[in-house]
Amino acid sequence: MMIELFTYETPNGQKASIMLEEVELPYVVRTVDLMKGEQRAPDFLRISPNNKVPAIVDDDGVDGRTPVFESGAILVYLAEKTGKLLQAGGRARSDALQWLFWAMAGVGPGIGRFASVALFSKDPDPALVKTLAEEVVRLFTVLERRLSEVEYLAGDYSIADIGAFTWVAYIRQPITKYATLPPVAATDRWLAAIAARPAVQKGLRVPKSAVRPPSART
Ligand SMILES: N[C@@H](CCC(=O)N[C@@H](CS)C(=O)NCC(=O)O)C(=O)O
Repeated sequence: MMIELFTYETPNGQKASIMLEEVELPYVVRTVDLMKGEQRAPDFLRISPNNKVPAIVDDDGVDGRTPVFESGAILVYLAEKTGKLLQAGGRARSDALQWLFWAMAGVGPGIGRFASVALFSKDPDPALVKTLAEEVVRLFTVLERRLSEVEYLAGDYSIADIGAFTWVAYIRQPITKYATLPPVAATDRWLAAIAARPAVQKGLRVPKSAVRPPSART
């Protein structure tokens, strides 16, 4: 009984490895080298039709061997498989799913686009960088407002936090070179609490160390 994790050292991949560490399921790591285009290999497309990491294959799914792609879907799948980090019903479940969808639709794409243009492209268009940085600031504003009211996004620590954490942690310092952040005391408290979790520390090291944006490398 084993889960295969197809991943690479990116904030999207780390959501899945953090979750596997949190729920303590045994898993093996299959590194998909995005630099070599392995995400477009026909065998991988059968598991992840959108040719992106992360994806998992659970050889002990309810219907037998079960592939799951999209980091948000992986978080929900593993939470439901183990009964951990997502309530079975009620307001707490609804809150967790709302904030998880917010993380998937807003945080990942918003911070991901900013990072790829501002931190990784050779000659970024300053007007585009400004527009993308404004969206990152807006996301931090939403997050800070929520975390000023509750300890974690859905009250207790849940998959919603894992869904947002990796990208927010990744961009927390680099963004300050491009934009003035609003107050982030509650966000920093939340980041520190999550970063202190042993499962998070282990998950962040899968498959190797995290990719640092060039501007954050020392
Ligand atoms: N919505 C997807 C996004 C996944 C994603 O963008 N993965 C990137 C790495 S961070 C990837 O595999 N890129 C490879 C490619 O686009 O060819 C998720 O949350 O799983």
